[in-house]
Amino acid sequence: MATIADLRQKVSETQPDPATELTRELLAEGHDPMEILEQGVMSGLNDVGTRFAAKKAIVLDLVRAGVTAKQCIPLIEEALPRGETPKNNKKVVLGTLMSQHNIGKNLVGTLLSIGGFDVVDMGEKNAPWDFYEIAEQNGADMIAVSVVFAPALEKFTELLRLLDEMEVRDKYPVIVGGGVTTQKWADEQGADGWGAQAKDGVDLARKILNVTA
Ligand code: B12
Repeated sequence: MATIADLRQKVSETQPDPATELTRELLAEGHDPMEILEQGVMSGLNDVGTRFAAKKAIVLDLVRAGVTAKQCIPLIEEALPRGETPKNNKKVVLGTLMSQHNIGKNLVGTLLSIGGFDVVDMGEKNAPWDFYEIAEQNGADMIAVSVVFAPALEKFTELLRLLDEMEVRDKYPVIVGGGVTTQKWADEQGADGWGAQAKDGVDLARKILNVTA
C-alpha cells in the first residue's frame, strides 16, 4: 500500500511520473487530499529546497521539482471537497510579486475559488504597479500577494507604499503569504493579513471582507 511518505520521497527525488502515480493511488485509497498535498508534495518540495540551499542540488533540480509538483497537484485539486459554497461577489486580485514560483499562488487561487471568491489571477513576476493597476481595472475588493523569494520582500513594502501614495490603501486590504514571509514580517509591513498556508487565504479573505462561509 502506498504511503504519503513514499510520495514525499518521489517528489524529493524529482520523479514526476512515479509521484503522479502515487498521488493517484493515495487518493484512490481515500487519504485526505490536503494531507497528501502538505505532507507529500510540499514536504518533498521543501526537501529539494533544503538540498539546494546546502548546494547539494542545482537549478535543474528545482525545475524538475516544480514539474513533479505540477503533475501531482491537479489530481489533488480535483479531489478537494467542493461543497456548495455560493459565490460571494467579492473579487480578489492575486499574483506573485516578482518571482516565477507560482505553485503556492495557484493553490491560493484554487481554494479562494472553491470558497466562493471571484479570483483575478495576475500570474507571475508582477511589479507593485501591476497589482495597483489590475485592482483598479477590476474593481477588486482585496489584493493577495505571493512572495516566494527574498528579493520580493522589499517590493512588497513598495507595493504598500504605492497604494498609500495613490490613496487607495483603505480601498484594498492586502494579504500576503509565501515561503520567505512570516507573520512578524507581515505585521511590520502593515499587511492586513498573513497566511502560512494556502487555506489561510480563504479564512483571511472571509474575515477581512466580512463574508460568512
Ligand atoms: C520549485 C521551485 C522553483 C521552480 C518554481 C516552479 C514554479 N512554477 O513555481 C523554479 C525552477 C522556477 C525555481 C526558480 C528559482 N528558485 Co526556486 N524553489 C522551488 C522550490 C523547490 C519549491 C517552491 C514551491 O513551489 N513550494 C511549494 C509551494 C506550495 O509553497 P509556497 O509557494 O511557499 O506556498 C505555500 C505557502 O507559502 C502559502 N502561500 C503562498 N503564497 C501565498 C499567498 C497568500 C496570500 C497566502 C495566504 C498564502 C500563500 O500557500 C502555499 C501552500 O500552502 C523552493 C524550495 C521550498 N522550500 O519551497 C525553491 C526556492 C523558493 N527557490 C529559490 C531560488 C533561490 C530560486 C532561483 C533564484 C534559483 C536560481 N538561482 O535561478 C530561481 C528564481 C526564479 C524567479 N525569478 O522566480 C529559493 C529562494 C530562497 C530565498 N530566500 O529567496 C528556494 C527557497 C530554495 C532554497 N532553499 O534556496 N524554483
